[in-house]
Amino acid sequence: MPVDFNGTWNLVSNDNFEGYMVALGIDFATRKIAKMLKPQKVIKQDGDSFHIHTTSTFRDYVLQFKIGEEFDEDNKGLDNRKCKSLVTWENDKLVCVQTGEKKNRGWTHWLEGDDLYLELRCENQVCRQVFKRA
Ligand code: VLP
Repeated sequence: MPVDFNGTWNLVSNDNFEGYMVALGIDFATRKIAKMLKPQKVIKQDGDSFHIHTTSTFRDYVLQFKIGEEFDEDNKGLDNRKCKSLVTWENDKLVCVQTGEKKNRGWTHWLEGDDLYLELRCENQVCRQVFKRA
């Protein structure tokens, strides 16, 4: 097993979340609420099987996947657009490509020191989030 993402992680920084949300077409009122949030991620990893629960006081999002197995993602409570998602290892990074209506959509997770990083991409926008262990 290459890297161990298991744990509970708290958001400590969130660069250009606004640009990412605009690219996803999230409305103004929702963006105003969403950018105040400090989401927590609970990641359960068993080999190449992942369960990522992103929780906040506003909305929650659950994502389950296996590396290399494409799945249907509904993005419920986010932008609600359906897409086909595929997560692969690129060295020690988890890279997700979300194929659908939005160009260049996806994300990358990696560990640096004892911090968890998440880069969220949509069209020409990149959001960079950093999480610390709870
Ligand atoms: C939608 C866009 C905020 C903003 C409105 C709702 C869930 C990788 C991946 C697991 C994500 C995070 C999604 C953030 C998109 C916000 C509600 C925020 C809390 O994480 O860990 O899917 O895609």
